[in-house]
This record gives sequence, structure tokens and C-alpha cells, in this order.
Amino acid sequence: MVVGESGLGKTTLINTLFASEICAPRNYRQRFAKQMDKTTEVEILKADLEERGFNIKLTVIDTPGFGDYVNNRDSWTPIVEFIDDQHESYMRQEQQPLRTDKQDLRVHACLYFIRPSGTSLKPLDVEVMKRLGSRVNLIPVVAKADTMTPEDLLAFKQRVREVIDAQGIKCYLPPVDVDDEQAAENARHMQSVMPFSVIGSIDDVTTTDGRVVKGRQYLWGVAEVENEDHCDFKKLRSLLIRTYMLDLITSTEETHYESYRLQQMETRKFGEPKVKKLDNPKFKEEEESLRKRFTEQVKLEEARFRQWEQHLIAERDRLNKDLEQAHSQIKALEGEIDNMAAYHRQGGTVRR
Ligand SMILES: Nc1nc2c(ncn2[C@@H]2O[C@H](COP(=O)(O)OP(=O)(O)OP(=O)(O)O)[C@@H](O)[C@H]2O)c(=O)[nH]1
Ligand SMILES: [Mg+2]
Repeated sequence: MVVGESGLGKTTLINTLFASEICAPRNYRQRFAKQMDKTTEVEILKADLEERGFNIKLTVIDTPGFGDYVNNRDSWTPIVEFIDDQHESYMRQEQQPLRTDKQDLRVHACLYFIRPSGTSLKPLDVEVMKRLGSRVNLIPVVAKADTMTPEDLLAFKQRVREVIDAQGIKCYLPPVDVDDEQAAENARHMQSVMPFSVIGSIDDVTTTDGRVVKGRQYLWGVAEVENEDHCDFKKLRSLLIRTYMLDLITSTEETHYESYRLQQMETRKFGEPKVKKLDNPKFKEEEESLRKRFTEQVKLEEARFRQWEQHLIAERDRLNKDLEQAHSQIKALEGEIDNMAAYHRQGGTVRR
């Protein structure tokens, strides 16, 4: 599954993955080319790959990127719910008397795309990654590695790693096999490379030394997808469909599915339908804090209103006083006019 902000190259990377596979389905261009526009809904793509004589049925789940909205919550909740729903559906099938032929769309690996920027992870990234990391094998990916210099890229990756550690975000780490020195070395190397930087492209371009490769052409040369000096695409592909594919599957079963199952077992009886969101204890806390925030907000507004009311009353009193003053002035002026009129009637002259 690919997840992340809009326009970071998620769909392109899926295409690149298939384009770089010798045994990829021939019609991948027709099947994927149309999806290069903005992805607007969760899309499930299936492909058969052949890897060292084994057939692999691969399912890729492309998701719409988050937009630049003030409230991005709506854009990532469907993704988290999709992941939970797959666990739920699998669990229900396991509870049926006939358990062969189970439909299984549980997500084994979730690539989270990070915008290559001068800073680090955004608060939204942290929030989404936290939720994903507790549900699936989360693999952070730095998008569009060709837009950064190698030094900046290294520094950026380091900062991302620091935030991931500081925020306690759970990411997938290839297991270190204590019995196999070479495998252990490979796992440690993979761990040190994370987050993987990637370049996506399905275009064949010619390098300055005449090689035809998948890459992106620039005035200064070519950013190559499969060049390990340019990005970690090869390592990521190897992790996903070669070296750690099996571990991704077993750890999903043993860690993530198991924790979903346990959590559900604690909150509902066998065979009972999934608890509605608001009845679920997990959401009780959230609801409580929302209610608190709401009450505080109301109190604040009330205080503001009272202050405003006081102000209005004071203003009214002031205006009333003004009015009184104006009245007495009018009275005085009227008195003067009366006086003058009387004086005039008595035949006196009005001095100017
Ligand atoms: N420079 C650079 N551009 C890329 C790379 N990958 C994709 N792009 C470009 O980025 C744009 C968006 O790519 P998409 O693959 O549609 O992005 P997306 O993440 O699927 O976007 P949404 O579907 O909106 O979430 C396209 O113009 C791609 O050509 C990359 O590695 N480097
Ligand atoms: Mg897309």
C-alpha cells in the first residue's frame, strides 16, 4: 500500500516498480497509465510477478494523497479504516466453520511517502505515521530523491530518523538473523538506509555514457531509478519482493493481525459484530477529550459574551447620560427662546 501527501509520486512509484520488473505484466502500461492523474479513491491493482521461478500474486493498493486542507483528517481516516477492515474481514472468515479459500487483503507493507523538504516530518506525517505504525509494517520513503543534492538528502534522512525515534513511531525493521552472519549484515544495512529515498519514472532515458535506463532527464544529466548512488529504489524493491517479502507476511500475521484480534476480543464477544466507533473504548478517550474541549470552548465563549454584555450596559448608560445632557441643553435653549420672545413682545429690541 502506498500512502502520503498528494503529488509525491505514489502512483508513479507503483508504475516504476512494475516497469522495472522484467516479468511484469505486459499490459502494465495500459493498466496503470490512466492512473497518472490525481488518484481520487483507494484503488486495488493485482499483478502476477515471477521471481526466481516462483509466481507471486502481488496486490498493490494505491490511495489518494492528502490535500492542502486545514483539516486533513478526512483524507487519511478511510486509509486507516481500510487496513482495519481487512483485519476484521479476515477475522470473521476465520470464525466461520468453512475456513478454506479465505479472502485476504490484509496489508503487509505500507510505504509512507515523505515530502523532500528542507525541514523534517510535518505534524500531519507524524499523526498519520503513528496510526499506521501500530497497524501495519510501515516503511517510510523519501519521495523525489532527484530534487535534493546527495548531502541534503543524507541530512534530511537523518532528521526524519530522529523525529521517528523521538515520536515513538513504529516502523518495519528487517529482522537480524543471529545464525546467518551475511543475512544479519544485510538486515543491519537495510535498517541503516531507512527511510528509503526513491525516484519514480517509467521513461527510458539515455545517460551521458550511453546507457538506456529508467530515469528522469535533466539538463545536468540523468537521475537514475536503479542507480544506488542516486536513490535507494533497488534496496526498497529487494526488501519488498525479494529478501523480506516472507517476513513482511509473517510479521503482519503474528504482530499486527494478532494485536487487532486481541484488541477486538477484549472489547466484544465471539461472533459479535464490530463495535460501533463510538461504543469502542478506544474512541471513548477521544470522545471524552473532545467533550472537555467543547466545554472549555463554551465557557470561554460565555465569559467573552458576559464581558461584551457589561460593555454594552456601560455604553448604554453613557449614551443615556449624553441623552439627558442633550435634553437639558434643549430645555435651556427653549427657555432662552421663550425669554427672547417675551422680550420682543414687550417691544424691546434684541441686541445682536
Ligand atoms: N522529480 C520527480 N518527480 C516525480 C517523481 N515521481 C513522480 N514525479 C512527478 O510528480 C507528479 C505526481 O505524481 P503522481 O505519481 O501522480 O503522485 P501521487 O502521489 O500518486 O499523487 P496523488 O494521486 O494526487 O496522491 C507527476 O508529475 C510525476 O511525474 C520523482 O521521483 N521525481
Ligand atoms: Mg496517485
